[in-house]
Amino acid sequence: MSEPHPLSLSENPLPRRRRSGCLITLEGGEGSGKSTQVATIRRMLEAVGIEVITTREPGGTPAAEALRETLLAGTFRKLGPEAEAVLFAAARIIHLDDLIVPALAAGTWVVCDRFIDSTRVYQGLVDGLDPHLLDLLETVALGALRPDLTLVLDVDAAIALQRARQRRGAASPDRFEAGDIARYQRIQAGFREIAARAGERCVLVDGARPADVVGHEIENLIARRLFSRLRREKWRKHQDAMAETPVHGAS
Ligand code: Z5A
Repeated sequence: MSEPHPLSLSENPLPRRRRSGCLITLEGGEGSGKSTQVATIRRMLEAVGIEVITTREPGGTPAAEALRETLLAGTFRKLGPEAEAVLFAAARIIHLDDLIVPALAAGTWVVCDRFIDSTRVYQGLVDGLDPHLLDLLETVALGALRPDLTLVLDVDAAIALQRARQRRGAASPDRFEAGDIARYQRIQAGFREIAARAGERCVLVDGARPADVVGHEIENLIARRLFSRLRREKWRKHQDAMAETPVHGAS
């Protein structure tokens, strides 16, 4: 068989599909309640005996968290949005290789605060990067892997702003609170569009309601959308428990 030309693009993306755990991602604007609901999902899955890890992007592993710190501090802004997008992708590759893919392969469920849709909205819509570049970076980072379910939390700017003020208390206002409402509205519209376009993977959830009401809807969504996976997981656990139970009368 001939060797591929060093400059040709791979036609076979990384085989990241082989796995048994589920990947659930949460997306939405700042302060839409993603972190709050990540914790709720974790409790829900643990209550039905599923092994679960929660994580976030950018970040999730020590090396990717180091990149997060510099990315969010704006250190790479001067390099331009393309370079920044490549660095977000690098953090994602580290996160996938060191945490997400091994966890899924071991049957552990992964719940991630922000993922690929944040790149589409922040680097694509806000920073104006070419979608083809983002397609390419997504293919390099993910291969064939995609989330099993994406919950897009939808909250109006006024509510997110009020939450940010409450959380801040006496500390100085952040960039969002400093008045960039139009930017927030664009971000919200971007996430809404993704949810509408990728309806087989994404569900738009009204995040403006009290946290427990939102959590309840999310529990129902997971049960409905991932029912067969939940049942299979429970069955596997049951079989493992049976295998460990001593058989009476066996010599
Ligand atoms: N970014 C990017 O550009 N490209 C990428 O590919 C990725 C990310 C992956 C990371 O931000 C930044 O990186 C983000 C996008 C960019 N930048 N911006 N700009 P992050 O995820 O760390 O920050 P965030 O989204 O701003 O997180 P957050 O403020 O923590 O928001 P949240 O997780 O959605 O909300 P929360 O922490 O759960 O809740 C916020 C507050 O509201 C808190 O006090 C809660 O107690 C309260 N809360 C939550 N839910 C409710 C309800 N339902 N009712 C009332 N109060 C509530």
